[in-house]
Amino acid sequence: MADEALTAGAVARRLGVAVTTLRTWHQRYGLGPSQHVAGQHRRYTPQDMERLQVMRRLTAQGVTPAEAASWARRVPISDDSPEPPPGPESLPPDAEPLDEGFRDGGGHTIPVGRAGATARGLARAAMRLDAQALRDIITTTIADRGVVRAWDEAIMPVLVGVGERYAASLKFIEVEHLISRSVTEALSTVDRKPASTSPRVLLTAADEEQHTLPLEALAAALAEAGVPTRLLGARVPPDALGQAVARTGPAVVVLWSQLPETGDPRQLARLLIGPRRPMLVAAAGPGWHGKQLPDEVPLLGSLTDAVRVITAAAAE
Ligand code: B12
Repeated sequence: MADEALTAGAVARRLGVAVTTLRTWHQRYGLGPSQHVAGQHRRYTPQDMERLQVMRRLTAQGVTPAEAASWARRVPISDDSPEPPPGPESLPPDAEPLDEGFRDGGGHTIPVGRAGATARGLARAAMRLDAQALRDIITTTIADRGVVRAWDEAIMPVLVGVGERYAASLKFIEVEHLISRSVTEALSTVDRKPASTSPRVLLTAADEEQHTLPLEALAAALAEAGVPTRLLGARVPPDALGQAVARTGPAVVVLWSQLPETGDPRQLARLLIGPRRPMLVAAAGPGWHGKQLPDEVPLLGSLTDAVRVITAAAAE
């Protein structure tokens, strides 16, 4: 046991929090190191560490430190106690009464509307530019709720809030970049099972379109549903898309446009001609709104819709 006990610095590094945060958790909430060796600083035992992990996870999800500490203290301190540490089902409810946003200490907020505590925790981490917390929150939320709910309940409300903040102030572009990066990283960790056949679904952003996160969420959600995909990514010129279709013969192609200027329906129309015409060509994203799409091309309205429609089409 003595060998396993850790110094505050080592614990802070493992958890990705500051040593001063550990000190606060110790002084205010009694989550301190319990191993005492004469003449040395106290050390954190594996049980202390378990409690701190609960504290870290819950505070990262937006639960207040006091409440998180009360859950953390329920983690048994001796190995032989039968009580398990709190799992996601026993966590405090996510839908508390809401304020309109989160302050970063400088009076700036990201509005998250009626979204829950996780979205608020994410918004706070984004405003703090805390990349580690952003990744933690997104990956634990995906693990707990799956990609679709993590996107709809936490990631999307915060992205929309960041966009509103940017539109109102022309500021926080750095926040937008960091959260985008963190979402990309977390979504890419969703397990892609090795497929026995080549992917039949091709996902791509429209020409000059830099927004790709919804497609990345779609790829991850489809992976969870056991549907492999190819994701071409941002700014795909129509000729390159044509080449990709000709070379891989996908059953389904989804073209994302976020901005009105990238939603040119001719990109969709040209996929409907040619020898390797996909069974389903679908449009997705607000860039297509108000545009006259080819008759055969549906506009997918949500991540849930997209997963349902594509899963069905790819199975045919
Ligand atoms: C992240 C982000 C970026 C990142 C993108 C990173 C990446 N890898 O994707 C970066 C920093 C690159 C970026 C760049 C720019 N951005 Co930007 N960006 C955003 C932000 C915050 C989120 C984008 C996103 O993922 N949206 C997806 C979801 C969260 O939002 P949504 O599309 O509105 O969701 C609706 C539907 O699409 C649907 N839905 C949601 N998810 C899914 C998933 C699927 C599969 C389906 C089918 C449907 C669906 O449900 C929602 C309700 O109907 C938005 C804010 C916003 N509200 O979207 C701004 C936003 C889209 N960007 C904007 C702008 C102006 C730009 C830039 C021009 C900025 C600049 N001056 O350089 C450039 C664009 C360059 C280009 N040519 O593409 C504006 C667009 C305004 C407009 N309507 O024209 C927005 C709206 C911000 C704002 N309010 O001003 N951006």
